[in-house]
Amino acid sequence: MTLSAATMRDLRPYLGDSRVLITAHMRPDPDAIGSVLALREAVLQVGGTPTCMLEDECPVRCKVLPGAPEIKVAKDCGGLPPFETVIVADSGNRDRIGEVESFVAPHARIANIDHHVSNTRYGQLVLLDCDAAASGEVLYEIFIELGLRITSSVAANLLAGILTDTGRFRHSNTSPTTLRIAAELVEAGASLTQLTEQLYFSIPAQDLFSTSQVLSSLEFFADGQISTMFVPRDYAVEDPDNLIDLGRAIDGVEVAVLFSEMKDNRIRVSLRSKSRINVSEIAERFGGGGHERAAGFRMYGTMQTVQQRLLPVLSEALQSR
Ligand SMILES: [Mn+2]
Repeated sequence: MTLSAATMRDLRPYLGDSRVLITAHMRPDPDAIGSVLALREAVLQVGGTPTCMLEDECPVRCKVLPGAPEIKVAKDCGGLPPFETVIVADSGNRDRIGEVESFVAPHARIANIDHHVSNTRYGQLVLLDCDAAASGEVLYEIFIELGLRITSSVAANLLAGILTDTGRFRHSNTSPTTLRIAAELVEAGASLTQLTEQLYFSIPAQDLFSTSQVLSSLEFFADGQISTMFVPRDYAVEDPDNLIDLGRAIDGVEVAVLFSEMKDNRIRVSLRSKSRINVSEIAERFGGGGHERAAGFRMYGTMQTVQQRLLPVLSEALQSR
C-alpha cells in the first residue's frame, strides 16, 4: 500500500501553519522521536512554526538525535494556548498522545502519519502506509513528494526510526524499499555506525543490572513455545525491546511476552512472535494493537493475573496454527 502523491501533498498546508503542534505516542521510541524531529525540520523548511511536544521525556538513548532538546514535555507546557494544526506521528490511535491531547483545540485539523496496521484512521488527513517498516519510511516518501530537503539531520532522524523498528534490519518488515530508503539516508549524511553505537551500545550500567533481574523471572509455557518475563515497577529499563528480543531469541520460542508494571496500576503487555502467530490480532482482543510480529496492550491487574488471562489465548492461537 503506497500513499498517493495527492494525499501526501495535502500535508503541505499543515506544515506551513504559523502554529503547528507536532507529537507522537507516549513512551516514545526512536521512530517516534525521529519522526517528530524530521517533521520539525519539514515545518521550518516550509516556513511554518513548529512546537514539538510529547507526554513523556525523551529517552536517554534518543537525546543524541539532532534537535532532540527542542522536544517539550506536556506537563511543562501549562498555559500554552491550544493548537489548531496538529501532526501526529507513529501513533496507532489518538489516545496514545496522552496529555498532549489537552493542547489540541476542539476543532483542530489533525494529520495522522503512521505505519501501524491497527491505526484507527483518526484525523482529517490520514497518511498511513502499513507496508512501511517505520514512520520514518513514510516520512521519507513525504519529504521526496513535497520536494523537501533531506538534510543530514533529517536523514539521521529518519534512519534512527527505520533502524530500530526493523530491529536493525532483521525483522520481516524489512522490505527492499526499506533498504533502498536506508541507503538514500546514508547517502544524505546519516551515519549507520554512529546511530547503532548511540542507540544500542551506550546502555546505562543500571539497565544491565535490571536486565539480569528480569531474566531471572523467565518462565516457559506450551512446551517451550511461549516465554514470559516480568518487569516490576521500580526497575528502570531504558530499552524494553532489548529484553523482549532476548525472550524471543530462545530456541523453540514462538511468542515472547514481557509484563511491565505501570505507575497507574495497569500492566503493560508486550508481545513478539517469530513466524506463526499474528500478535497484533491478539493485542487487539485486549484493546491494544501493533504489528503482526510486534504488538502490545495494557490491562488492570497484577502481572500474574494478566499472565493467567493471556496464556490460554496464546496457547489456543498456537494450537490453531
Ligand atoms: Mn514506528
